[in-house]
Amino acid sequence: MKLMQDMVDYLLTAEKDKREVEKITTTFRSLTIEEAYEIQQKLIEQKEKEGLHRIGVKLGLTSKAKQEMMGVHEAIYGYLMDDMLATDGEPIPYSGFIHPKAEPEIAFIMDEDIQGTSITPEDILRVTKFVAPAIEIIDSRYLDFKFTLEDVVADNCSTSKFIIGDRWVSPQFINLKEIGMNMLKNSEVVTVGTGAAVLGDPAAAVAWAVNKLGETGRGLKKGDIILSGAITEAISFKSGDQFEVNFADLGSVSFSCK
Ligand code: OOG
Ligand code: MG
Repeated sequence: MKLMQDMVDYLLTAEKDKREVEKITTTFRSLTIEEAYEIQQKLIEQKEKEGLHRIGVKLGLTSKAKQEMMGVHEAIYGYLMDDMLATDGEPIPYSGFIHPKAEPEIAFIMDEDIQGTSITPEDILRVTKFVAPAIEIIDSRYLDFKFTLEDVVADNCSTSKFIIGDRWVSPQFINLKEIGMNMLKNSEVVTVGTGAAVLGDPAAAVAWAVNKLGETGRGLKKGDIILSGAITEAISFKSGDQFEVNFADLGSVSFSCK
């Protein structure tokens, strides 16, 4: 168990020092996915000891394209903490990052607790109070953003910051599969996509996460925020860059990096 604590310290130090580090599977080749989630769990508990709070869950690798790129057939999940949430339009300092990338997402805000192992997308929509446009800023602690599935799970799935737009809508008014979006970097369109890029349906991605959490007796709580997974590839940025994501029927969300 001491070894796992060493890996947690290694990753948290990299995050605090804003320094990219060699992936942990270079040293621990036989790390399993179950052990990787255990490291993630300990890393989150460490953050809680330091005064942070969980405010939700994020999904990753929800698109076929990303799964193929990594040679995997499953999505992954990590936890969102209160210090990751930034305000819409707020300038975010580059000095807080290692090598950040921005990606467009749809956020779900829960109206009820939900837990189980056979939860459907319909169940998710029934307990979702709002959906909202979101941008996730991912910032892997690993050199050049290169890692295995086990590495990225241990690293809490590259979480760094996220921004939620101010238009929150009940999901009953939105067709999440067909919703179209574009992402602009410095006023130029850099990616376009539709909700179905996320496991065919963003609500199906959230259902997957709940069922996965359910296997170990965990679930989502009322008020939790869930980032359902990137709709397009993530785009790198530097200080001075500005991003805006526009959804048909769901409004916009933006941030600038100072
Ligand atoms: C892992 C996190 C991916 C998403 O939405 O697919 C992710 C990574 O690519 O660094 O957040
Ligand atoms: Mg993401």
